[in-house]
Amino acid sequence: MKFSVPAVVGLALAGLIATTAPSASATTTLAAPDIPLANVKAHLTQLSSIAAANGGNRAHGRAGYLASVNYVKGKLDAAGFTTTVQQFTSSGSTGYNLIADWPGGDTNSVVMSGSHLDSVTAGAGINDNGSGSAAVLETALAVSRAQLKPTKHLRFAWWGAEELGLVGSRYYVNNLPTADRAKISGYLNFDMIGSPNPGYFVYDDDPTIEQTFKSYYAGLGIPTEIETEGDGRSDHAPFKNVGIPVGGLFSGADYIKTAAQAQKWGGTSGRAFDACYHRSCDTTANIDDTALDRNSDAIAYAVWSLSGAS
Ligand code: DTR
Ligand code: CA
Ligand code: ZN
Ligand code: ZN
Repeated sequence: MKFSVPAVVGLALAGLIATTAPSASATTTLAAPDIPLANVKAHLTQLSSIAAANGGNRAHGRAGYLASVNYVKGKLDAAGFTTTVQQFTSSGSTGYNLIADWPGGDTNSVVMSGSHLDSVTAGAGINDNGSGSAAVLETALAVSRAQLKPTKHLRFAWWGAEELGLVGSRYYVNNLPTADRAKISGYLNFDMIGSPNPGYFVYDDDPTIEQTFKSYYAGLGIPTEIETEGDGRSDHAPFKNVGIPVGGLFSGADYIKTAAQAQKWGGTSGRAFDACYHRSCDTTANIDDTALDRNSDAIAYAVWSLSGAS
């Protein structure tokens, strides 16, 4: 029987159910896998269809957001994750965070990866932030395919109401007991990672996490820049504010790509990294496949590396 999210929310919040899979079995692969771009794009197609079927967006408080949560949750439940839906209220509407734990690993040391799943009301929000949501989902599914047994515990999250001011992620952190906050060894944030005129920006908040991503891109011979516009502008901020190490990747929003940046990354100078930022044209056509692919693979590399699976 498929639970609608409100039913699950009630039961999960009452501690009555958590959809838990059989425990992970033996083998651990040593190298992070390639994340198939086609799989990530298939998730984007689904999120696009969800928006089209629900008034054209996936915004907080709208049907398209809850449908997005149900889509992601269904994939994770089928893949053996223990999922929990955390309910909150913002601007008079019910919001939902989706949390997925991969059974196993040291629960006193948690590597957490997250992205916001909501869009603005203007459109489907495929780059902002279907891109991060789909890449984190496919990385989680790759963990399942590998039946990974990392040293650290893996947790994944899809946040609600980021566009209203980091509401879902702030609610999660504020309601996380201090002892549980201390168990999170790092939070990795992915918000806009497929921008059509992409840059390759790495958060510089925690040096270990920063170096992990920089090493990945150095291995590809791709230069990166430090992400400088985002302090407080995405879901890593509530985690950083309570002292949890954070990091992440970003391909750019409405800032303009310089000539020097176009020289090293390609694309078009004098134009925004994402000219459809917060606009109705943020559709499946508003994605650079190479950036989405590279960043998806970088997420897997970081999850494998930071959790002791490599
Ligand atoms: N606030 C995000 C977009 C955004 C703008 N600057 C950054 C820097 C790092 C991550 C995200 C962002 C949004 O509109 O969802
Ligand atoms: Ca790939
Ligand atoms: Zn946004
Ligand atoms: Zn965003």
